[in-house]
Amino acid sequence: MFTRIDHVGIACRDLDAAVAFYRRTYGFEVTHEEVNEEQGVREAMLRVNGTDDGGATYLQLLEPIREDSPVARFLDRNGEGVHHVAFGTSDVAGAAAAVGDRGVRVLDERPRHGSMGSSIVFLHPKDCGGVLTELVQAAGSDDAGESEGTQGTAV
Ligand code: MC0
Repeated sequence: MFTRIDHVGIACRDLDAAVAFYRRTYGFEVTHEEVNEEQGVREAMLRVNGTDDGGATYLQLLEPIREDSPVARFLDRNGEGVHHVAFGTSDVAGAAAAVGDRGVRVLDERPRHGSMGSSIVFLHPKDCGGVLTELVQAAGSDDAGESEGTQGTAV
């Protein structure tokens, strides 16, 4: 069902400072930046490695753009740090349905717009051992379907 860790999402207060840290400390470079209005974030994707399913694994740095967004609430409660883990799949709707059948609350009724044109669904952290979990179907992967919501704005 899942073929890679697509990304680890990290909440930060200052995206530019976080990008500078990851570049200076580890040598990671930004592959893509966008604003996702629906999710209330400005984000940067830092590619760590390619994967043998044709995809890749990223660090995703997330800065909130609104006080009422999930990442802003997370920062208020926990401070900066790991916000979620995302698994890659070629069929996000199918994977979400399968996981839902196993008793996990699926937070999105239909896939939504994610980074770089992907389709995403979130699972409730309380049903996933305390880990907010995201399922990601990369843009252009085999079973790509329509996702709900607004497109992000690349910056
Ligand atoms: C909240 N909780 C978490 C958590 N956020 N636990 C682990 N990791 C997190 N990130 C916990 C709270 O501490 C609380 O635990 C319980 O979940 C219920 O939280 P709540 O009070 O209902 O808090 P809310 O209102 O913030 O809702 C939490 C929920 C929400 C996960 C439902 O944040 C959500 O729908 N998230 C999915 C969307 C999202 O996170 N978007 C931002 C990334 P206690 O023990 O106090 O009850 S967007 C993104 O990443 C996109 C752009 C992409 O990948 O392409």
